[in-house]
Amino acid sequence: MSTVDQTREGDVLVLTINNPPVNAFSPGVPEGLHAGLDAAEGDAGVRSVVIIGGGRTFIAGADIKTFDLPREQAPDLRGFIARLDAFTKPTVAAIHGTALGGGLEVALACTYRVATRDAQLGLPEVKLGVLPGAGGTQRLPRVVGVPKALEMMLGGNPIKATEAKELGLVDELVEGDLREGAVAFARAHADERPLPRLSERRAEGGSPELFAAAREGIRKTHRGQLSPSLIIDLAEMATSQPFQEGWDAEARLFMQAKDSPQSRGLRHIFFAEREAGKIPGLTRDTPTTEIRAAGIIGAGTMGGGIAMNFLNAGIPVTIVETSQDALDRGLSVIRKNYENTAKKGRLTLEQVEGRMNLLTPTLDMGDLKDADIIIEAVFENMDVKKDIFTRLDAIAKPGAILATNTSTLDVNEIASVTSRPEQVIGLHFFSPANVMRLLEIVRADKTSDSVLATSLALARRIKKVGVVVGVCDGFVGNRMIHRYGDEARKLVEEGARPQDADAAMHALGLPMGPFEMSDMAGLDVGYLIRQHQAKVAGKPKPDGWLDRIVEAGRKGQKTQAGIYDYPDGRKPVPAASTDELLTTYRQEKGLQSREISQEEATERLVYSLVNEGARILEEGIAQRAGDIDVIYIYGYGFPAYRGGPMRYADEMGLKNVAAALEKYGQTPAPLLRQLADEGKTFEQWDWEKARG
Ligand code: 3H9
Repeated sequence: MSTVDQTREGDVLVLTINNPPVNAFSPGVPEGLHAGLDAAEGDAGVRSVVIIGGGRTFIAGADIKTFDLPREQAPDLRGFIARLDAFTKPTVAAIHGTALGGGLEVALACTYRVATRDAQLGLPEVKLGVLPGAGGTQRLPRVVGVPKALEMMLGGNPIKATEAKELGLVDELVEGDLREGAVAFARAHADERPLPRLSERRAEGGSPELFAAAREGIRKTHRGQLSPSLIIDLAEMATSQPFQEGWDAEARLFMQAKDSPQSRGLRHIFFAEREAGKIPGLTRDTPTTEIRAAGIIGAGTMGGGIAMNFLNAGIPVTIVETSQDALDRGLSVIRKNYENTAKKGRLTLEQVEGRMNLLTPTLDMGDLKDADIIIEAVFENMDVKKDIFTRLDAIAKPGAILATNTSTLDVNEIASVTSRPEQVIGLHFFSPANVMRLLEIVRADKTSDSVLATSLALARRIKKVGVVVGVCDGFVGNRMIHRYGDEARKLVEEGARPQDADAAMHALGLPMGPFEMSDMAGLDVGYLIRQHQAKVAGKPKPDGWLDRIVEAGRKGQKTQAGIYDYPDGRKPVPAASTDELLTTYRQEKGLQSREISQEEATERLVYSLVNEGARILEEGIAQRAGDIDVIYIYGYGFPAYRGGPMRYADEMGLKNVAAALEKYGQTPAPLLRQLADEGKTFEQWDWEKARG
């Protein structure tokens, strides 16, 4: 089987692309397709050509792995598309699975497009920080009109073939065998002349107001990003310039976007997200358990949110509480959440009922006896958790997974109270658990491979991004955020205002800075932990400026007063009382206040994350730097276009990061020091070798 097979079906030449798994436009594909067009050109008996994907999909786009190759070595998608557009015999794209990015661009340069009903078509390049670079920005507006083309190119989400048919993007939906249908279509249209070419059409529906509104819109949806504005510029050119002008500009702007740190960051995350699911020792043959029924202990905010993930995936849930009141409250919150989604038109009332019907409330833990997985989501107290796991050990059926949603506690210690520690795992959901995509999968010392593999598969099924981490205080995300919080507090002690520290992170693209986040989470939580830790360690009662804010009764957003004031309930406004408290605090403690630049604040905050991340890597708590990046993007709002904190450090150069840490009085972690000295990046670090 060659990369592109040529088969004659009478007077139709069928070109089948075989480049598994997704028929990306990799080296070999353009050569094969050109050879196919050569054959069609040279054979008078061939009257039309069909291009189809072998395996599960049409072309999923340019091969993202080749983006950093020198131009001469990269597969020439544009060259092939230019030839296809000018081809003198009709060509038909036969689409199943997905026609994405360069794949849809190939289809757009064909004379016709036919598709199976369940196929999907889209231009997702914006999600990789680039733009459709092989004619998409010029052809799509000429078929579906400018408003729809902008929606597709700026949102990056595919549309269904049925919608594409209505829009004229697909000429025919094929009900039976796609290949047969496409060949019949090609034959039926073999003699139509002149050949309809999208490049010769006009792009309708654009206006100065529309483009202005689109530019305004991306300020909110794609704040700080380059490629969306380039996409709008190109769509505007499609309405005002000849095709050739737009096509040439697109090539230039594509290269500009592709070579930007933003695109490097987004491509890094694309692959990191897929890598995160790969664990040494786990193979396709590792046995997994099918999860048919779940049990959840605790119907509070976390338990309820977790339950919704299962219900959304059609998995029945039994939810346990200790009192009828708590159970009723939990259920009514879940129902309200679904009803709100229904009000927004994203669920029907029937679907709401369908989901609620999958939920069984109970006060009896014994009702969990048939669950394939049981997730404990009660408050963070080791004794309470141990008690629950002791009872679960007696109740759960053999083979059931026993999971804890702890965010800090030692999963090994929890597992030790059961007779089956190999079945115990941490599943750390992030709040709100029905929304946040991250799932830290905490592998304890004795967790079996099968339980780990099942948890990874479950994460995919409930639409989470699962990242495997090891046991330590706070695992990966919270352990790093503690260092970040410490640094933020220090910045303020030294003279920064809380809003300055927050602004430093906004400048990097984070929606919230450290203090806005603390106010939202509730300041009393950290306060109680600090007080408790000091007491246990026999140290004096902590008296930081943040402790004083809590002691003044300001617990954060929930009390409408924290580090910030919340006059309208949600929006933080700098508080005069915090300024006064800080002035007194600094005076009492003899702290010198100094001007702190935004650059210093950003560096100190991000590099404190990076430094702790380096320690986490060295200890093997996270496998790869990319795993940490995925955690920060899906769990903590780090902007994907920065690629995550570790990638950001790579982009800045680890030598510079180490030097900056030293300048600010911090010691670079040994791994960071080592890589900086070797002139390497975290991404280049051979973690498998380092761990033997
Ligand atoms: C583009 O086209 C630019 C042009 O406009 C202009 C050029 C001049 N390249 O996601 P999965 C790999 S930009 C290379 O797990 P699924 C992926 O890494 C491109 N590799 O499967 C994974 O590898 P591994 C625009 C790719 O079924 C394996 O395939 N296109 C590519 O859940 C399976 O992937 C896109 O952005 C690629 N293009 O989802 C589409 N795509 O097994 C990106 C996938 O080693 N792709 N791989 O981990 C997707 O959205 C999903 O992969 C897709 C399948 C929906 C296709």
